[in-house]
Amino acid sequence: EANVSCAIHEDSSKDSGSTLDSICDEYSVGTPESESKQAINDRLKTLINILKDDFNPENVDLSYIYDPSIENIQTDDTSSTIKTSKQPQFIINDEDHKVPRMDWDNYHRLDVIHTFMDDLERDYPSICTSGSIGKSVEGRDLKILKISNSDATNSSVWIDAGIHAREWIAPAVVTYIANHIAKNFSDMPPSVTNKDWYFLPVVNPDGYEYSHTVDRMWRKSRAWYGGECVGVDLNRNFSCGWGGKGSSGAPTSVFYRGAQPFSEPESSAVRDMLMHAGISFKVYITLHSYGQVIIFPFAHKEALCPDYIRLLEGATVMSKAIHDSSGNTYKVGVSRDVMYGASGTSNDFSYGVAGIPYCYLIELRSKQHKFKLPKEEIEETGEEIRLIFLALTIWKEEHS
Ligand code: VAL
Repeated sequence: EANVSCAIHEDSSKDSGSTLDSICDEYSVGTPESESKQAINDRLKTLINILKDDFNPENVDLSYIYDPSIENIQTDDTSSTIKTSKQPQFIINDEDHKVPRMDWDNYHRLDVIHTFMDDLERDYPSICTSGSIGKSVEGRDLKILKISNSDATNSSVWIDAGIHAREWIAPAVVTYIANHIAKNFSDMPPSVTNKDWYFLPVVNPDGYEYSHTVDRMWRKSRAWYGGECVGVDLNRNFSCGWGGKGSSGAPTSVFYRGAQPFSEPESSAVRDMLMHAGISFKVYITLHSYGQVIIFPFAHKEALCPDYIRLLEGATVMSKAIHDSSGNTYKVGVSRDVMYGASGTSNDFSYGVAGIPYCYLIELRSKQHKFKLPKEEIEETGEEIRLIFLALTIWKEEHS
């Protein structure tokens, strides 16, 4: 039986054959305008079948979301001293540093991750291509890996991570999945091989390195905004709902949204790939930690998105796959229901502006260890998340 924790807080042990209106009332779903009532009714029935009357809403502990010790880099709000030009901070240049081999027994530095991507290209040249889609503020590559059999009929999937520096498990899971697909490509089902897979394991390489070398709890980028004001929350710098609630205009804030939408090279590079590279993405997934939730748009406004039910179904399929494989519970819902509201996120942009139909933000493990998930859990987290991609692609194939 499914044990999927759901953001819908009503009792589900109701008659699944209720009329659409009463179901919508019960589940606070509303009636999205883009689908007919019959279509929505069918979708709700599918969803209820997936959930098998076993909603298990639990209260999310929000106390970890705001950590004042991180916020107070300096106490005064120095908005008036902001300079418009940015100065690159530094490039770590430890020439003696030997690049260890990639594995999933440890969290690795950026050079290990990038070398691993090049190694996959070298070892599997017929399906793997690595390349840079731009540079960070401090000049590091925004390196992507594409895995594809180059069939012109493929649809495209985007998976990124590491937009927040300290969330180390997220890049580790992206590389785990990429490695698995590359090494086992010939044994993969068609739902996997008929996709062009794009992986960007570290959206925020400057912050990622900084969290390894200076401050383990660093979240933002390393863009300089004057004085001691360093860093933009890149997941507040996208254009969809930019400037709204759940972001800050103060460069001292951990939620600083930047001077304007896409003021940062890291978010602009992602935008250009999603919108201007001539690639028709059908799925966008961005991995974060922590909280064990699967979130879909919108995070920046209360109104339900027109595809709420379809997105909820996909999230539920993924959550169920996790539960079936590891017994772990991932809550599903919109951000303000399962975590908090946020504006200018990459997930809202992907759906609301780039028009990608399936967009999810997944907060990985774990509530217990917060950002410092023990390295012993990297591999099992990678495995449970790999399986949700499999479940999502199979489900999408059956339902499109
Ligand atoms: N943790 C995410 C963030 O702060 C939210 C949007 C769920 O970017």
